[in-house]
Amino acid sequence: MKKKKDILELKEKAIEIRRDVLTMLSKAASGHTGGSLSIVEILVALYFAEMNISPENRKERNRDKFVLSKGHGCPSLYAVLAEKGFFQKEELWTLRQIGSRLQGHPQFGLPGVEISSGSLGQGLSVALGMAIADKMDNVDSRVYCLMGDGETNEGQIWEAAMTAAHYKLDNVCGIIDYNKLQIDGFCCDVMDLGEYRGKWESFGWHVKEVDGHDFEEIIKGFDEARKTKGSPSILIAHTVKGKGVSFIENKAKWHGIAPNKEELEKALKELDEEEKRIKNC
Ligand SMILES: Cc1ncc(C[n+]2csc(CCOP(=O)(O)OP(=O)(O)O)c2C)c(N)n1
Repeated sequence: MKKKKDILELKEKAIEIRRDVLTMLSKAASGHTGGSLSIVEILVALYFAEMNISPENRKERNRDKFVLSKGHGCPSLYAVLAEKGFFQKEELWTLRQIGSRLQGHPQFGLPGVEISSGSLGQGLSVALGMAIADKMDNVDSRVYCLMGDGETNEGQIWEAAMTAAHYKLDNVCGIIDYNKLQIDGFCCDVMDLGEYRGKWESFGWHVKEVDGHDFEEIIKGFDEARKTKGSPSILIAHTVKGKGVSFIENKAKWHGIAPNKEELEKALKELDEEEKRIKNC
């Protein structure tokens, strides 16, 4: 179990990542705000508590691998990669500019990015390819794939779900950003996901539901997944789209727009308040 001090450090990192994400998006004047903010704790837990990955070992065969299948959430991935030292933080401010390595969806070539993504539904299949290759080569590493809940409307996800169980890929850990919203509104209105946990279980996955903004729960979920043998695991992470900024939280209209200057200032003030609150806890 992580110590209280370690959890506080992770919480502080999450606030810093949210500041970076909002600032990047505001400078770019476009991009996906809601679905970036919902995945911050998941990414911070992966890169600062769970995965064996760093700028130093990023080309080594036995590194852990991460696939951001919901590629539109990349501002958070970029901020985490910069925080981890994969590239300079200044590069964040080039988001979505012509010639920048930080495009609106991740591109292979940026240090730390394993695959280009953004066309929804494909990431899990790619992750399985990596996991099968690792098993064939007796490489001891894990592959993580973060998907959106709306993204799992794509049929390819369920072909991959079947395949992972068939090949007993216990080196795969999927994570669902279960924020219940997608581009046009609530998932239950656009395409109801129904009994979601049962769907994954019936496809042969070990399922753990966690609060996707609670570091202790997320880390425990990853531990359980690592100990699960003979089947792939999935964390259904209950999250809030736009998490951390009151006027962005849980609003479909914030799927694909960026904060303007005034909204950015207001949001940064809220994050300052939250930082003070967690430090006094
Ligand atoms: C194949 C494909 N179809 C459509 C889109 C456009 N699109 C981008 S984000 C999105 C909604 C995805 O919803 P979800 O996975 O729940 O993402 P989140 O709400 O977490 O941002 C859609 C339809 C796409 N990127 N790829």
